[in-house]
Amino acid sequence: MKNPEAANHSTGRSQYLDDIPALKNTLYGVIFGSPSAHGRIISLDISGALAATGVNAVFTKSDIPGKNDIGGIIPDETLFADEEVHYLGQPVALVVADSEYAARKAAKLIRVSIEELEPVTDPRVAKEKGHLLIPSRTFRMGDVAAAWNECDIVIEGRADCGAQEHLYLETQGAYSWPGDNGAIIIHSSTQSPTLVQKVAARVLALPMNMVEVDVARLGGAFGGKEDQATFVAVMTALAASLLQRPVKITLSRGDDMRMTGKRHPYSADFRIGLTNDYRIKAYSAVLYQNGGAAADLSPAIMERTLFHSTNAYFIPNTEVTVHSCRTNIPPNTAFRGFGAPQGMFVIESAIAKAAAELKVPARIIQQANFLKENDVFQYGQVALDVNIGECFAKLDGEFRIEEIEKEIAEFNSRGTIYRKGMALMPVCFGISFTKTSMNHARALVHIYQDGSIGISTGAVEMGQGVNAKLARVAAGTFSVNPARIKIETTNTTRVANTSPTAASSGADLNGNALLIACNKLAGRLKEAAASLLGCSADEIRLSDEKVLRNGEPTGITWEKLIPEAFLMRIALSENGHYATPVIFFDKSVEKGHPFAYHVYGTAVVTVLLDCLRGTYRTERVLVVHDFGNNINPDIDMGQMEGGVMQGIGWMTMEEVLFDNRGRMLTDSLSTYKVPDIYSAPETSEIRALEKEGPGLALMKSKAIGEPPFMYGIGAYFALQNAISSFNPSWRPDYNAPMTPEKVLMRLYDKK
Ligand code: LUZ
Ligand code: MOS
Repeated sequence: MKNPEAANHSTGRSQYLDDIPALKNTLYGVIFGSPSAHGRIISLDISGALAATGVNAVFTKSDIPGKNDIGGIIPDETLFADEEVHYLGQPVALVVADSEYAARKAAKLIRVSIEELEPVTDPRVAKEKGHLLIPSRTFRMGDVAAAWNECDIVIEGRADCGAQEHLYLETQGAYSWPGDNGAIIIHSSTQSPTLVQKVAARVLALPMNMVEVDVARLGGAFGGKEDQATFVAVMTALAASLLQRPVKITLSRGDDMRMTGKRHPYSADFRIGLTNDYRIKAYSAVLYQNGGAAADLSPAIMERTLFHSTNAYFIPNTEVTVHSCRTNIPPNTAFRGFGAPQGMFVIESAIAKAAAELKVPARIIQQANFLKENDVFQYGQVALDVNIGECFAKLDGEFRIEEIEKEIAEFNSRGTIYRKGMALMPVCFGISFTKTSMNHARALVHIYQDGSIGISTGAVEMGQGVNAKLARVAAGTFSVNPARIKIETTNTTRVANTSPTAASSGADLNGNALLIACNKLAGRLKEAAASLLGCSADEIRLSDEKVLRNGEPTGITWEKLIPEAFLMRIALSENGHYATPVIFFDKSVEKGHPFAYHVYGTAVVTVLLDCLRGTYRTERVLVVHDFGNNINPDIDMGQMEGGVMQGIGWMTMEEVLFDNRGRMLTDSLSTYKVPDIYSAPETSEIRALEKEGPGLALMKSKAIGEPPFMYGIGAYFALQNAISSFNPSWRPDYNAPMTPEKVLMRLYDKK
């Protein structure tokens, strides 16, 4: 089945937020952000902006009828700056004018005087000063302290990985207008319609039923619109409500890059102990998460870092701590992988360092420690249906890893200015929101009298193809042509109290809710057919738009059945509610069974490095991935390729930099380099582990959104290996991203 959105996307017919036809009297908002990263506001003068041509209003914290609080998990973030500013670009005021141009011009006339305070951008410094967003957490298993003595070698080190800009094609935006009787209608480019609704209600002092949020589709999100679409949406709602006129905000690329949070940079100290047979006996790590100026989703991200801090390995003795540090940069937020990539980068660094010490390829250590059936994760869950060994075996069988290693060694021995490097990157990723209470969803299905079908769920389409998967579920259950199905916008008045479309779980949660609704409807339709045919419902089957009785045609088609059922006064609408069974987590002991299942896979990444210039190419990405019973191979392959590329970008070229005053130095695409077509691997071969998927995955098709991202981590270690081949005196420093600039420095570093 094709992705029904594809043709409309590629011909420009899909409507995004900015394509909503402008209503009469629409106004446009531009946010005035703090010019300082940390300080006390002494005075704020908006009079110049208010007097400017075309300006209708300038709003600040004092215009908020409800609470100046947009915190998602904890109430530590304001819509407009209060007495202090905590990061450069933090919203201080909103200018609303007849045009965006007028608003932007007027915003330049706002004067704010700030008593400067020292900004902190380094999470280790923040920790020292006691600036934590939430209390630190530790996951423990076995007895690390005792285990060090059983190790033949113990290695310590430090690993650092950087931030990452989401760079969704569609920047943050929202369009709101006043509804009936004080209600407000918000169109938002958000992954979390319910969060927007809840926070808008809080800020406007309205009950939630007076706030309607509608989402057609997003031009990309990657986690960047799980929490951070909210402030823009709520500002349009505030202005629309106060002015009783439609108000739209679309962030410029520069504002978006400066004002919104990114993937969290982490800095870590690790210690790893092995026996001579390459078994990891003990692992401990302390990770400093750079959370930015407010909690946002950092507490949940910290949790996923802990969950995935031993990646696809079984290590009997572990102790991993994460400090979530408050710094003066924009609040960092969800980004594909949600803390897991950072945790995995640290353990992979520890393994790479141990491998260098033991003079074996890291692969030997990785392989010796793969999780096995019934091993226990640090967090108490027993590992079932473990596929990591099989993924590796298939990868090795198809691509002959030792031969790749030999080829590379042979190439490197030629002594040219080129070097090659290779790394193996296994992945184990848990599926479910780590917060158990978020794992539920609802669906609403209408069958119309002509047999066409309308479906609403809590899932937000952001390019990942969830709508195609939902259509597939309904078309399969009713056995009708998918062309009969329309997936409606995500709207809080049709499907309420939704979790964000996130955690790779959008299809699993909403698809299973939809399956429940469709099965209930199909049951009623079979009853209707049975009564028309004078037989029992278990003799009836819906097949390929026809009603069959005991497998034989009956002359009744879907198109005839539906109006008949309607005349029989049978309900043609249905709700489904799904909550993931089995899962739980007890934070007081940090143990439980938080994930419905795990996704596994293994990649080999090879790079070709030009040692004169420091430039490189990703040559090959070879993957065996555990898709389960893949219900949409085209979409899942797209997620694989996009995820891998995004991971490679994070690890090798995308670098977010701040100066020591907290000013972002990389706020445009001329200073922040993202992968382009030339960065794509020359060869990318992705194979499926052909194995039945788990019952808790939608139609046994495993979640695909985030797991592929982490294969990209292999590119970092492949590059590091290539550099080491050219410059054996270099001591690898586990400092990502490995940009061409850093590569060049390390190629000629003579310590
Ligand atoms: N969002 C969230 C996520 O709120 N909880 C999660 O566990 C999660 N995991 C991955 C991505 N987004
Ligand atoms: Mo997320 S990182 O919004 O799944």
